[in-house]
Amino acid sequence: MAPELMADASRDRLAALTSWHADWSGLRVAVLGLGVTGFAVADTLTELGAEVLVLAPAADEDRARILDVIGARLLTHPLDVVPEELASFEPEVLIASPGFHPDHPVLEWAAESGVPVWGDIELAWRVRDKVAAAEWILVTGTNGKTTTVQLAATFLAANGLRAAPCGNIGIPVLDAVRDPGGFDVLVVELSSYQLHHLPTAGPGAVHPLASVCLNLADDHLDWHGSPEAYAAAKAKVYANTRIACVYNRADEATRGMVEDAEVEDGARAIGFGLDTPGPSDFGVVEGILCDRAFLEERRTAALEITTLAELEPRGLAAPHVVQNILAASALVRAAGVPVGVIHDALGDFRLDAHRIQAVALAGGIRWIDDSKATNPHAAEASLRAFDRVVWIVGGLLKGVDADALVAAHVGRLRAAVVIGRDRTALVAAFRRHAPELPLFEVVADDTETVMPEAVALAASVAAEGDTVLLAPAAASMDQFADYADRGRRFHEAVRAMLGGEADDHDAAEDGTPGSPA
Ligand code: UMA
Repeated sequence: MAPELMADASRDRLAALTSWHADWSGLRVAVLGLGVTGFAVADTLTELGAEVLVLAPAADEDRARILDVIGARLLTHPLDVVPEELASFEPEVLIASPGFHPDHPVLEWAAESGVPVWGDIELAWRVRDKVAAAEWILVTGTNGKTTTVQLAATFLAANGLRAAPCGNIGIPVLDAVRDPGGFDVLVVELSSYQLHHLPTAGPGAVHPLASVCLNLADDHLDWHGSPEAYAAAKAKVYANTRIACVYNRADEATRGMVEDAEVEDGARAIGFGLDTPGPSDFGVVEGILCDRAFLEERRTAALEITTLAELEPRGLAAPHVVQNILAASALVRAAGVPVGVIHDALGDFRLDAHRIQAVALAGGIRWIDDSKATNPHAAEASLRAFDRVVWIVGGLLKGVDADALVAAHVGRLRAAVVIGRDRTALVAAFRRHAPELPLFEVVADDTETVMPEAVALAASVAAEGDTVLLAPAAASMDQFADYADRGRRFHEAVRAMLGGEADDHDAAEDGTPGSPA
């Protein structure tokens, strides 16, 4: 067959692959990466009868062994040069794991060779009818995604629906789609990397019940290349939404994304924010979180969801957590969950570890772990919750400038302890904006010593009434396995230093400490 005819036939075949029950047999698929995503993709496709070639320079031994058993081929060559085996395999589609940079040599090769590139989310959407075609709710944003996904899934489950939190939170969507029990709703956390590969039209485009971009601030610029490219990826979350496009009233960028999105007829824009809600919004009036969107009389009335007074003792009253609760409520109201169910479900909800988590209270000094603050926007929300802070900050800045963050918060700082390998820019920012501020650098570079040193330095300067806050504004992978490892080591170092002194019962009971501003 002539190459153009072959390309047409291949395109037609891919267009028809919109069901688990379609004919996937013999389809040649190259899978880039063998982390949790690549493994779920290869496992799915071999089950469907496709011919699978996995490209993974650093393959984990267990996964590599299983690939052999399920009948997928594995190439472990370094991928700085495109392996000849890839070209001779003549893939009809290439499925990229999210971590691979868009100008990775293999992705550039695919573009030049006319091989379509999908992400795992597109594949999951196409085969979503394996057990039961669940509704999808999509959640993205720079910060708060995981908490919002967990809240929404909790609310849906409290209403008797089988709900699966999945996606970037760590459970591949393909695993949820293939779960033999089946789900009614998938609450899908999407990273900007996953959104980058997601089409907004055609057979692979997701049509969610509801969607949200919680907020937008600079992050992952080294991956996307520019703030515009990062924002464009995030904006895709709203495409084809059927019932509710939820946006942040305090973040114009998210409103603009909804205005520009191609959605289905009848889909509504629903704003959330900490101020008084207009009709079609969620918001807060005199300490009451309310829904003014999903009720007939929304011009004159509102439904009460809960109150700040109820949330406070559960550690859920910090402003950014309240925003997450409002966003999650809007998403699940679009799926028909009554406000009373949301209210009751919040009674049992707890934030995950490493999110403004109280570690200890000793000598009037609070020790707080917000290791999850992996970019300046998240650290900003964290700093705002406290008045007098000894700030442990730094790590991999991912091309993001932390200067404005330092400038905005010098007033609440008592001292700063800079960790991580990208210390130069941070130290310069402190010298520029707060030349008098006690400033410490942890020069140690090995995983074992960074936190004990940072904690000892913080303890040397913290006084009664201060909060020692680990809110790094940066990713952790330069010195730790991940943000959880960084947080865990902070806990260990604090406990080791305080010994029997820590009144951690008090701290744990308190949940989110300090008075949320
Ligand atoms: N790899 C390379 N070269 C590259 C990139 C990756 O060899 O250029 C390798 C990696 O070492 C790994 C494999 O390829 O062995 C696949 O890596 P991956 O980075 O795509 O990771 P997965 O294990 O498939 O996990 C991904 C998400 N990871 C990233 O987006 C970096 C996970 O999000 C997500 O939970 C999982 O899919 C399921 O959807 C993690 C994350 O850090 C938590 N996300 C970023 C964030 O939240 O900020 C976006």
